[in-house]
Amino acid sequence: MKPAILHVDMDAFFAAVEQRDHPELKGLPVIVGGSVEGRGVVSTASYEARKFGVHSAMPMAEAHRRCPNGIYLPVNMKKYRAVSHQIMEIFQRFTPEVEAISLDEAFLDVTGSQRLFGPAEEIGRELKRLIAAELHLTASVGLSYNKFLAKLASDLDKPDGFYRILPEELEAKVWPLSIRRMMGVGSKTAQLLEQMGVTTIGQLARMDTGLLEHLLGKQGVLMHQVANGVDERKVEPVRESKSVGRETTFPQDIRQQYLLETILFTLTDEVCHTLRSNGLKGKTVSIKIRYPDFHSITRAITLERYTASFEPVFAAVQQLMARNYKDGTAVRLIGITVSNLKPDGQIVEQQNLFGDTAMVEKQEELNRVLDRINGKYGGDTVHRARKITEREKTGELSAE
Ligand code: TTP
Ligand code: MG
Repeated sequence: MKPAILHVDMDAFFAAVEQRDHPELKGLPVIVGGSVEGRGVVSTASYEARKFGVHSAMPMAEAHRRCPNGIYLPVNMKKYRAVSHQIMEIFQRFTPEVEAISLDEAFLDVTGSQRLFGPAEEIGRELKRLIAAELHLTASVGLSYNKFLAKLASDLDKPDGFYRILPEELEAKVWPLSIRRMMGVGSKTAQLLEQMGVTTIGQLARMDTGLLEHLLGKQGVLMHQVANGVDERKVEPVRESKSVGRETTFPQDIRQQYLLETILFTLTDEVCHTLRSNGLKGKTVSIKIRYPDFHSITRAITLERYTASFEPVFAAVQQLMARNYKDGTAVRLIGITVSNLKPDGQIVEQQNLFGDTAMVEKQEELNRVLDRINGKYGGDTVHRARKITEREKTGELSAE
């Protein structure tokens, strides 16, 4: 059976939820984000506000300049998470093959569901109908035969859209589009290609693969494939109990705690980024230490709440190091794993029990901003800076 992949993305998600819950805000420019004083950024803007040039990740101060009469609201993560949970539940009625990408976005493989529920197009339209009827929100749906094209499609008829790309429509519907619409094409890559006169997906598709590989490496080959409608990636529903981990073996044993923690810092950043880009959060953090004699230990801490933010995970890593590593001991390999995972959309916690919700949301916002910047500019533009204090270098902290 031909693959049928849906990509569903909610329209102006945070802002739409607020307009739904405050009907007096319907039709008005609503901007959800941090505070101007806290130098926050825009999480999202309603389509009315976008007309003023306000968009996600813009500093709030700039948004106020562009849209002084906008309605500015704080981010209510707990609420959006609960709504996300409801959206994902609707998807589950049609297939267990649901891969949540973020709170408001998921891929559904409905290839097999068609036997029960009818053609994929009907399933896509029914999803939109249910989201509107039960949750009073609008979604945009893309339907195609692979993930790349389904995601592209959901963006082509926004808001409240439905767009289908059939295999025979690739040339007519996809090839005229800008290469900037392709996921994974950062502005640097785009500029490079544009300088060579390659501005559309079709031009990219007809480029010589060898040349692309030469220019952009493996990424170039992949881009060439997807431009030609080939994307082998499967929709991967998150099975619970999965984990995300990174470890590294050193060319030479390391015995300084500050160095080990600096490496763990980077590994933690990568793990958290992977969690976020897969729409996951985890609750258990473990470190693994392997000694020169190949003997390994693994030690874990369970956090109070699910997270994909760097700060709480790295705090746990530091606690684990303080408890289980003595400065000066030679180490051959070090690693960190976050396990006990759940899709972000399925986590409904009583966050206010802990009273530090504002802090959690700040951290989440920071992490999202870094993801955005890194996603947009082709990765690795912004790194967290870790200051190594003199005390750490001299090992004074290891006594804690
Ligand atoms: P998006 O799906 O990228 O944006 P959107 O749903 O607001 O608007 P549309 O899809 O119609 O273009 O992101 C979903 C939510 O994620 C968004 O409502 C708020 C949040 N978000 C941020 O917090 N920061 C960001 O930089 C982005 C892009 C989104
Ligand atoms: Mg959206």
